[in-house]
This record gives sequence, structure tokens and C-alpha cells, in this order.
Amino acid sequence: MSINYSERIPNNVSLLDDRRLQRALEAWQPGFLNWWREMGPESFQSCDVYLRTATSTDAQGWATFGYVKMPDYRWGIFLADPESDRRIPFGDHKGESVWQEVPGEHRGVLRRLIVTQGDTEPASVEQQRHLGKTCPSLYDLRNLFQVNVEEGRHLWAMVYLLHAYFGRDGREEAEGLLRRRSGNADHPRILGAFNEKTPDWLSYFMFAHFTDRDGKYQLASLAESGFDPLARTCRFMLTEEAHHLFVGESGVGRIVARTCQLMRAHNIFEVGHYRGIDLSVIQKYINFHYSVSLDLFGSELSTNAANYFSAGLKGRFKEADRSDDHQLTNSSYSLLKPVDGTIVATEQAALLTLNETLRDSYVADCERALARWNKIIREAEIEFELKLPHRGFRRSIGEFAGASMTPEGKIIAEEEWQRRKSEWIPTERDREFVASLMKPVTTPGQFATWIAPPVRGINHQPLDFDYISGLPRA
Ligand code: BYC
Repeated sequence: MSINYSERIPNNVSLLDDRRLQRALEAWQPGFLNWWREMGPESFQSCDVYLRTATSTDAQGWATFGYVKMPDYRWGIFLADPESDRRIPFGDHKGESVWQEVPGEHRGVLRRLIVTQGDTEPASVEQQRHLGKTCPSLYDLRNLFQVNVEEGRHLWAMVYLLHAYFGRDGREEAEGLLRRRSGNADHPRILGAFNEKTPDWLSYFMFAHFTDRDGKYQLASLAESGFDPLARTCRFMLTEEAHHLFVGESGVGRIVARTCQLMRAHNIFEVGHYRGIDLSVIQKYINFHYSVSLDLFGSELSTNAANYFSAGLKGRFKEADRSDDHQLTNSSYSLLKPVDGTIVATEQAALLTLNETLRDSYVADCERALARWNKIIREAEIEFELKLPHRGFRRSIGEFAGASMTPEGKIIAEEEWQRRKSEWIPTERDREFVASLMKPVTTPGQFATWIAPPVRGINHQPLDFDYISGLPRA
């Protein structure tokens, strides 16, 4: 479906035919642009950035490349093509025709899901706004900005739904999305991970790998929704999301590769002297970001999640691939819980454990990516293995919240945690060292000392391509 770019707000939802909605969104647009100027990438707003923009939602048009100044990026509203005669794939309404309007009884719940999803998008841009000043290369800087403008577009995606389907409440929520700020004590973002800092590029790549991956799983669950406009919106968002995950996984992989290279070249284990990042420090960052991201799936036992599912609002990852009844009325699930200092498996109604089911899919995906990083280490003939910590490690939400635990999953006393946590999560010193490496590299084709170049450039361009021109003077 092609996108109409002649309008102020590019869209494929025939906005011209709905003057009220068009006016409402045009009234929201200046607030968004003010937010972008205030909270978007610091210092680079007048540069020409080699960005991808969608010109249609099909394979030919969704990735069109060219130089754009970020404030001129064509943020718009793009939904995946409708599926004819689509049926609700799960829950109490399974098999009925999908809804094109919000079912009245689920209005509040659906709005809340959309607001929670929408809130993460601007939050991540805020968390990353200062990173441009310490980029490891022009290639990475361009990728950061691509992710940032697309998170801005994902905010538009949710705001469209709020304006189009939730009347006045929706408009108020859309304003709220521009009012909250990541890490702000009075107006924080909704979910925990989006109030953490992203102080350096190692943290950024970890965030894009682990936290954006939560986005993939949440969007995939919402893409199953019986509320068809939400499903179609999320389906198109997922095509953009894949690049964000690529940035994260390949970014961490390139850091691992560079560390291995330095270890081999100098026959040493600690590479800080050569301005590389030790594998042990990378491991601590994995422990930190993985555990923060696991919290984003919510409590293991959640009546909210059960209600979303039964109501047909939020499904499971790849619902159609599952061979059960898609209603889960009589199914059970074996859930791990800490009980009296050990972890035991307990039998629970499957409906109540849907957050955990989604977390399972996420964990398996993280394991696959971890294996690819470990392959880099193995191929360098280095004896070290990166690991994902236990899913109960350092959790703040759910059954494991507050339990002191080693990365291997042994429950320990608080005193031991305090004494040993510097072995497991980044210390001030680790963070200071990583921060000391963050010196900007902006000569085309050059890369910081702590990261290997990528295998290939963006859109088949060479590595020394001028991905950004008109950089501000230092
Ligand atoms: N932090 O019953 P529970 C992305 C709250 S990332 C703070 O377990 P539920 C992206 C919860 O709200 C994807 N609070 O919750 C990535 C509830 O509050 P109330 C974002 C939390 O509803 C990178 C209470 O605790 N999308 O796209 O089953 C860059 C009870 O919890 C947290 C979505 O999240 C937390 N971590 O599940 C850019 C999808 N966890 O009712 C973008 C939409 C829970 O007591 N959201 N709480 O006031 C949802 O599906 C659900 O809201 C959640 C929570 C899965 C998040």
C-alpha cells in the first residue's frame, strides 16, 4: 500500500477523508516537533543524515535511503495491509471477525496497553540523546539516528491509535506521552528500564540488543490482537524493529571481536591498556541489561495478562504456530518460584502465566544471539564463554523481586550479595573506564579502538561512506 507524502502527515490510512482526525493529529504535530528538538539527538539536528524512510509498506518501498535533516524526517502513520476476513486468533472471542472499532468493555485496558507501548518509544530517544557526542564511527552514529527517528515514528503509530479510536481520553494520553521524561522524578516514563541511563555506547548496544528485543516480543503479541488497527500497526513496526536488533547484536558482537583481536595480538587477558573492553566487563553489562529487560515482561503471575488474552487484545508470540486450543482454559504451566531459599517448580494455570510464556520466547532468542557472540570468541581460540544470568537474577518485578541471587541462580543472603555484586554487575570503576573510552570518531571509515568495523556498510555503501555530513565543529 503506497504512502501519501503530499500531506503534512504522510500516511496510508486515508487521513484526508477524516478531517477531524487530520486536524487533531496536525494539532499534536508541533508538540511532537518541539519534543524532538528538545529531547531528540543533541547537537546534530542540522546535519544531513543518510536515513531510511518508508515510502510504501511493501517490500519495494519500505526502505528508501537518502540524506535528511532529522527534524525534516517524514514521520507518519503506516499500517500493514489489511488481511481479508481476518479472525480473532485466541481468547474468548476466538474465530469471530476482528474488530475495526474498540469494543466498549475493553476500552480502558486497550488504551492502557497502547499508552504503555507508546511511552517506551520517546523514552528511548531521551535516554540516547547525548550519545552522538561520543560515537565510535559515522556508521554507528547514522545507525543510532536511524533508530531514534524510527522510535519517533513508533510514537506516531501509537498516537494515531489514541487519536483515531479513543476520543478525548486518547488525545489527553497523547499529550501525556510528550510530557513524561525518562528518569524524571516527577514525571517518569512508565516502565522501569526506560528510566535507566544509557551513559555510553556499550550500554547503548546492550539496550538495543536486550531492551529493544522486549519490544519485538511485545509488538509481536500485540500484532495478534483482535483489535485490527493495533495488529496492523504493530506488524509494520516489527519490520522496522529488526534493524534496531541488528544494531544491538552486531554492536556487541563487534566489541567482542575487537576484544578478542587485542587479546590474541598481545597474548593477554585484560585489554584495557590497549583501550579495549575486557570480556569480564562485557559479561557484567550483559547481566545488568538482561535482568532489567526481563522485568519488562511483568509479573510471572498476572491477572492483567490473563485478561488481555481472554479478551482477545494481546496474544502470544506466533499464536498461529501453537497447537493448543488458543484459549488455555484448562492448560497449566510449570512456573519457577523462589520458596524458602530454593527455586521450585510450581504448577499454575497457563492463563495466569502468559507474561512468563512470552519471557520464555525472549530468553530462547537471547540464547541464540549469545551463541553467535560465543562463536566469535571460540573462533579466536580464546577460552571464555559469555553467559546469560539466571532469569531470577537481580529482578525488581515479579516472583523473584528482591531475592538476592548469583548469576547461576543460587539464592544467597543479602550480605553475600552486597559483598560480591561487584563480580556480577558493572561497578563505578567499570563504568568510569568504559566512559573514558568514549571519544568521538567522525572520520569516514575510521572506528574507535574498542570496536571492530562492521562486515559491510548500510544499503551496500562502503564503510568509509559519508553517512552524515555537516557535522557540528568540536
Ligand atoms: N516497570 O500484572 P503485571 C519497546 C506494573 S519495549 C514498571 O505483571 P502486566 C521498546 C504493571 O504496569 C515494549 N512497572 O503487569 C524497546 C502493573 O501496574 P498496575 C513495550 C511495571 O500488565 C526499546 C503492575 O506492575 N511494550 O517497545 O501483566 C526501545 C502489575 O504488573 C513493570 C509493552 O510493554 C515494569 N517493568 O504486564 C523502544 C507492551 N512491569 O496495574 C521501544 C504493553 C509491570 O499495578 N504493555 N509493571 O498499575 C504490557 O503488555 C504490560 O503492561 C506489561 C506489564 C507487559 C508491561
